[in-house]
Amino acid sequence: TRTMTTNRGALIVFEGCDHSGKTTQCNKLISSMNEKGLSVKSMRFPDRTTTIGQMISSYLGNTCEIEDHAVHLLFSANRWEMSEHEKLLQSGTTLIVDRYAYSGVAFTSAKQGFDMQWCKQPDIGLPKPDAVIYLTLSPEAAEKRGTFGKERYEKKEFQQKVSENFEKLKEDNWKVIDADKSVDDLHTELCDIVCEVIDAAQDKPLEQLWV
Ligand code: 2DT
Repeated sequence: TRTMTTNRGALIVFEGCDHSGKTTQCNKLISSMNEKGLSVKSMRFPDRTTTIGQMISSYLGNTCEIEDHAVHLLFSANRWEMSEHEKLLQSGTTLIVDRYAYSGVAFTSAKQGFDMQWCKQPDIGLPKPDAVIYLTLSPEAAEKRGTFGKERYEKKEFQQKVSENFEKLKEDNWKVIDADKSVDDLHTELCDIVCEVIDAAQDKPLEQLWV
């Protein structure tokens, strides 16, 4: 029997291609959930505010070069340096996370000579998401939403490989959602899913990623 224990929060990750609306939807979810009085916090990876995050940010902005293996490990280190957030989960706060280790693997393994298993290795053992909400958008629909930005990976061909890699990473905790709808309709759909995930996670122990 459980006495006087707080139910844990859920770890909910958003992944998806460029222009899928991940960031917009994560922000809207945080607002709605907080309005309902739920304890919810947002995180995003890379977290560009830390020392490691600043190196990653310069790399993405093309103001410095970092060897491909080395930068992959920095992205992973940037998640490990946040892993104390597990305490927040255990104390009942739900985390809505904009990108996670799946982006790490999908992007690096889109480069020449990178094996998916090698890419997964450094993130093994991180907190495993209760759900990965994968927002999909056809290349045609994505194109209507605007052009790519100037950062390192924002190129059509590379993004195509990234999408193929995401497909290979799908596990049973993934929920694939078609993002080709209005911001509000998508938000409504995602609110329902997030509430269900929060409910279901309460009684389950937090697991470890890829173990
Ligand atoms: P945004 O800040 O716009 O989401 O773009 N990336 C991300 C990696 O290559 N490896 C990772 O581990 C993560 C989390 C995806 C960040 C860019 O960095 C890529 C796009």
